[in-house]
Amino acid sequence: MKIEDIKVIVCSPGRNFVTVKIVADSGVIGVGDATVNGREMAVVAYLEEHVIPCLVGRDPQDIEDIWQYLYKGAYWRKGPITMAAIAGIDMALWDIKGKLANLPVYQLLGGRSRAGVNLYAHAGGSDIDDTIDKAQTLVDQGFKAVRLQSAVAGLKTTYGVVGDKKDYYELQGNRPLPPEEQWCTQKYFSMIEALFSEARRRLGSGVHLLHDVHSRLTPIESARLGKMLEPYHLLFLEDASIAENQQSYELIRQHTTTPLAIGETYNSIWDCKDLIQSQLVDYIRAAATHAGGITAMRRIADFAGLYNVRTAPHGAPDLSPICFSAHLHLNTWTPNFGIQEFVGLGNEQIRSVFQQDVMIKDGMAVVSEKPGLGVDFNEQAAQQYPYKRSYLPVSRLEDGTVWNW
Ligand code: GCO
Ligand code: MG
Repeated sequence: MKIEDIKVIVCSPGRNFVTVKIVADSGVIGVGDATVNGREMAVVAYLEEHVIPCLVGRDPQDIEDIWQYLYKGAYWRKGPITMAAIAGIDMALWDIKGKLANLPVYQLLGGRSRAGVNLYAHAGGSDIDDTIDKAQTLVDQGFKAVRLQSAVAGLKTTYGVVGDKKDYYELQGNRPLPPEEQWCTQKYFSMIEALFSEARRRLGSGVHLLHDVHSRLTPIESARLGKMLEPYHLLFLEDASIAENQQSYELIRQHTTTPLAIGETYNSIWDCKDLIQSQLVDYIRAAATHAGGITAMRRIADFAGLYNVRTAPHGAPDLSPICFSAHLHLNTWTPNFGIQEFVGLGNEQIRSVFQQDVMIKDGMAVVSEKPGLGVDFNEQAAQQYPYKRSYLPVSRLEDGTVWNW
C-alpha cells in the first residue's frame, strides 16, 4: 500500500485550523490536526516544503517508522512547529489504520479502560457571582467538573473570561495583530480565594472545581496560591507557573497539597520527563496535536502511569475536532486517564467542516465506534472559510513589562 497524496488545508470556520489529509492508493483517507494557534502558516510551510515530499509513495501502515523518520531523521528535533507537523501526519495515519482494520482507534491502542470520558467544562464570568451562575448552569446540564475563571477587578481583560461580553475569548479568529492584555498579581490575589470559597458555598462539595493560572505566577506565588486554595479541594490547579525550569515545581510542591496540572504547550515526553519522574505534578495536559500525535501521547501516558500521574489532555477551542476525537480514543484506552477539558463541539460552521461522531451526556463523552478516528472532514465546506491571520494576546504588567500570557 502507498501514500498517494497528502494535502494541508487551512480553514477558518470561526477560528483557524490546519488539517492534514492523507490519501492512500486504496482510496482510504485519513485526517489529522496540525493547528498551532497564531502560528498556523509555519506548520503549513514545514509540512509542504519539508515533510510531504518525503512521504508520498511510502506505506501508510508504517506509522512507527514514519514517526521516527520525521523525528530523528530531521536532525532538528522537537519544537511546536515540528511536533504539530508530525502530529498531523501521525493522527491521519492512525485514522487510516483504523479504517483498514475496520476498528475504532481506541481498539488498536488496546481497547477500553472505561465506558466514557469525563469532561470538565469552562465557567468564565465578569465577576465572582457571574462565574458561579455559569458554573451552576453547567452543573445543571450534568457536568461533574467545572473550571472557574473570573475577571479580575481593575484589569481591562482577564484570561478565560468573555472578552467585552462578546464572543468566547478563544473563538475570535479576527486578531490580525496581537491584542495587549494586562496582568497584576496583587489584584488577582484579592479575588481568587473569594471565588473558590463562594463557589464551594453555592455549589457544594459534590462538584469538581478546577482553575487555570495560565502561568501568570512565579513559583513562590504559586505555592502561596496552592496553600490558599487547599480548603476548597480543587481537582487541579493548572499551569500555576511556567516550568521551562522543571525544578521550579519542587518549590511549589513542598508547600501545597493542591493537585497540580501542566503540559498544554509541551511538545514531547522530554518536556515533562522530570516533572513526572519526580512526581511534581498530578496531571499531564499534553495534547495530541502539539506533542507529536497519538504515537507520542501513548508513550507519555504509559510513562506517567509509572508515577501515578494521570492524563488530562488540553481541549481548548484552538484544537480541531480531529484532535478532540483523537483524545477520546486515547482517553478511552489510557488506564491512568484523569479528565478531558471540554469547550463544546464548536459553532455551526465548525460542525459543517468537521463532522464528528461523538455522544456527550451527563458531563461525559462516549467515543465513536466508527472505524478510524470517527471524524469526516468536509473539504468543500472548509473552502468556504479561508484562513485569516489571527494572534493570541500578549500580556504586560501595569508598568509595561512583557509578562506570560
Ligand atoms: C486551556 C488553555 C487555552 C490556551 C490556548 C492557547 O487551558 O484551555 O490554557 O486557553 O490559552 O489553547 O492557544
Ligand atoms: Mg490552560
